[in-house]
Amino acid sequence: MLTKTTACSRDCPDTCTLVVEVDEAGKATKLRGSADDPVTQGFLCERTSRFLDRQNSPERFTTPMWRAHKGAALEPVSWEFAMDLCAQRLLQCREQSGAASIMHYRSGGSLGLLKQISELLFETFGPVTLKRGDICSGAGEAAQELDFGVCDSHDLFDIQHSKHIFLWGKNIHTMGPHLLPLLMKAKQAGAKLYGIDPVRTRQSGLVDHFIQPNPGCDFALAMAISWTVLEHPPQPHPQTYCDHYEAFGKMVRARSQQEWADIAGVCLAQVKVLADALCDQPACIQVGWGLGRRRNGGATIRALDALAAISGNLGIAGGGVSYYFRRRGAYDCLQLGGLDVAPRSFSEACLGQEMLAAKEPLVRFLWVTAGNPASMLPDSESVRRAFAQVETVVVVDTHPTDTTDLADLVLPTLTLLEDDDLLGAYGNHYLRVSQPAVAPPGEARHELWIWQQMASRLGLGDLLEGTPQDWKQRMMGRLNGVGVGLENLARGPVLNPFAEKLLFADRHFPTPNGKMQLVFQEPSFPSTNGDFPLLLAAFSTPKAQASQWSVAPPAIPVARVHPSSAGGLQHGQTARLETRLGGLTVQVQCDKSLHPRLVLLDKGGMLRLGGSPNSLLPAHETDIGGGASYYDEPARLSQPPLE
Ligand SMILES: Nc1nc2c(c(=O)[nH]1)N[C@H]1C(S)=C(S)[C@@H](COP(=O)(O)OP(=O)(O)OC[C@H]3O[C@@H](n4cnc5c(=O)[nH]c(N)nc54)[C@H](O)[C@@H]3O)O[C@H]1N2
Ligand SMILES: Nc1nc2c(c(=O)[nH]1)N[C@H]1C(S)=C(S)[C@@H](COP(=O)(O)OP(=O)(O)OC[C@H]3O[C@@H](n4cnc5c(=O)[nH]c(N)nc54)[C@H](O)[C@@H]3O)O[C@H]1N2
Ligand code: SF4
Ligand SMILES: [Mo]
Repeated sequence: MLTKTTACSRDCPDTCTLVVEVDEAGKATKLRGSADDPVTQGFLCERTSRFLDRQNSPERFTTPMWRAHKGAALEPVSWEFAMDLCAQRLLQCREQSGAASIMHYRSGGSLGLLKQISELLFETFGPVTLKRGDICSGAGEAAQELDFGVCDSHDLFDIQHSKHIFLWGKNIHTMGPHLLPLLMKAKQAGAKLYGIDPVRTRQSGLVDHFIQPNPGCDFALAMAISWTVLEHPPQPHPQTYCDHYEAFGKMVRARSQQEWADIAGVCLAQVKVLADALCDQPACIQVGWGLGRRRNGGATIRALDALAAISGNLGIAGGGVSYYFRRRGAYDCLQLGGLDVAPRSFSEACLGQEMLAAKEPLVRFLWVTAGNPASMLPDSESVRRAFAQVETVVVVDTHPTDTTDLADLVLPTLTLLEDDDLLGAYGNHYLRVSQPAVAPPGEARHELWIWQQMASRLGLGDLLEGTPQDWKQRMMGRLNGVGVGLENLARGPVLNPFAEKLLFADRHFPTPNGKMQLVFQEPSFPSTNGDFPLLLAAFSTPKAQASQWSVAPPAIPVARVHPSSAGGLQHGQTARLETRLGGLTVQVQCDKSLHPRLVLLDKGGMLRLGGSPNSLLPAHETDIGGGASYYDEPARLSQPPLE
């Protein structure tokens, strides 16, 4: 029995250090969280604790698989055949229709930095068509960049200095549980915790005050709180470091405090609790990612930034608005490619419709890496239709998905236990490496190898030359300069030496004029109507990482709804869940923990597993940042039609 150490590259804020037990046959037999990693603290989340079933699953792709024609089954082929086919078709498309007829779509199946090398390949060969915006955190990042000039966070351990900790739309137990030990410690030391979420998640048992606002109405809640905070300006006065202070105040007072509280669905006593806490510095706001995935998502995050600014919680230990950690900041990423603006791009949030509408030229070749857009993007039926029309769809993945079901060619790659890569985290400032704990099965290959095979066939010479280790080394320049080498990272997590413990310490912001930018325009709020009285949302489940399930989901997707909103449907009953875009057969689960306006599915449903919530969601971008508004669609539950 051998013990290997690596890091988890899943799209999760924590980036845990994993300890893998490997038997004599080279098979991973046990997985646990490293006790030596100050964030991982010896435990893993539910979904990755069960990862070995996925790792050792017979469904795994172990050779390239080719579909001779649309509608045929996937059949194994050699790498030689697969790579030659890709190269021949890529060259043909570029010659006949221009590089814009080729699209490369990459998502977050692995957060390894070397995964970005595919972009270098495609921009050198093309540049080809790319996605624009970011469905996940686009709105929130754009909001913080506008307000602060940068989207980054206080050191994770800075919360030990907070008197008050706001968990604003952050489902920690499910999505990235390694903040929990820190919160418990802070609580023991006397900090007060506040949870703000339309779903009474497990977190409600941890916090001192739990507030359940109307979904998508946090901006209004922030304005109600601002009413009180503006009456007690901190020293130094926020006007000295914020732009638009008066316009902000005017917007706040354009409605009475009661009116804002009514929009938010919160009583004034609760507003007072939150306002008092913010005025008793230091208070920090830990912002979840779900909040931003609404049409008013950017404005919502900006309102939280504003709350911290006007209450004097910026630039102090134990304060701040922590949303996203700059995970690539320490590495030299420029050489990995990545265009700011592609000659042609499609909005990621509206990918299906934009691809279908694009004519000059048509997309003839689509290359998907590390994502399952056919299930996970809004209006997934349009995405599927658009993909089905593309002459050649190539997908690099480890396991079957709705997207590989549409692929002409599937290329097998490595799982997080086999990978060799460099990682930064978006939920803490530690740097880590993944290093192979087990060998890949069959002919699965490191992505870098795949890109190199393509580069040599596409006439790009030695553009991508080097082993994964060489590439990691190339990105370590700045770190080497301060005495941090790859060998340090290989031994365990290293705190990013360039990350500041707290942001904006002198209340100077990297904005064009050095001041924090306060939001001053009220957005719209999600609305329902008589036909569709509920709001449909699909939030993370502990049982899956997006569409990668650790436990098979129920054959009929479960729709949770507050009993008062079930319209007479009984717990356990089969029903129809409908939006203006379509319908899905679901099993109703009555659940008092939900806000009565919500109907909730699990994020990660796939057509091949009974249906995706995204087949019911029209595609809309968020107000800024090109995010996807996943949680704003009015829906209804009704009796299923008689057979
Ligand atoms: N188990 C599991 N973990 C995951 C993932 C997964 O699929 N499964 N996905 C990963 C990914 S892709 C990401 S981006 C991250 C973040 O993953 P997310 O799923 O985005 O996690 P949260 O930001 O915690 O967002 C969900 C929380 O926000 C709340 N919320 C939704 N709308 C509102 C609102 O209008 N107001 C307020 N106050 N709260 C709201 C939800 O009720 C929920 O508790 O986590 C990762 N972690
Ligand atoms: N309705 C609804 N839809 C949502 C969300 C929601 O809250 N509600 N959340 C959205 C969010 S926040 C996100 S980030 C997206 C997530 O959507 P995606 O990024 O598409 O996530 P996954 O479904 O996990 O697909 C990742 C794929 O990458 C594969 N993979 C794993 N490791 C590797 C690797 O090293 N290389 C390659 N090439 N592939 C690998 C996995 O097997 C998996 O099939 O979904 C979005 N969709
Ligand atoms: S998914 Fe997140 S919480 Fe789970 S093991 Fe990976 S990094 Fe840790
Ligand atoms: Mo995400």
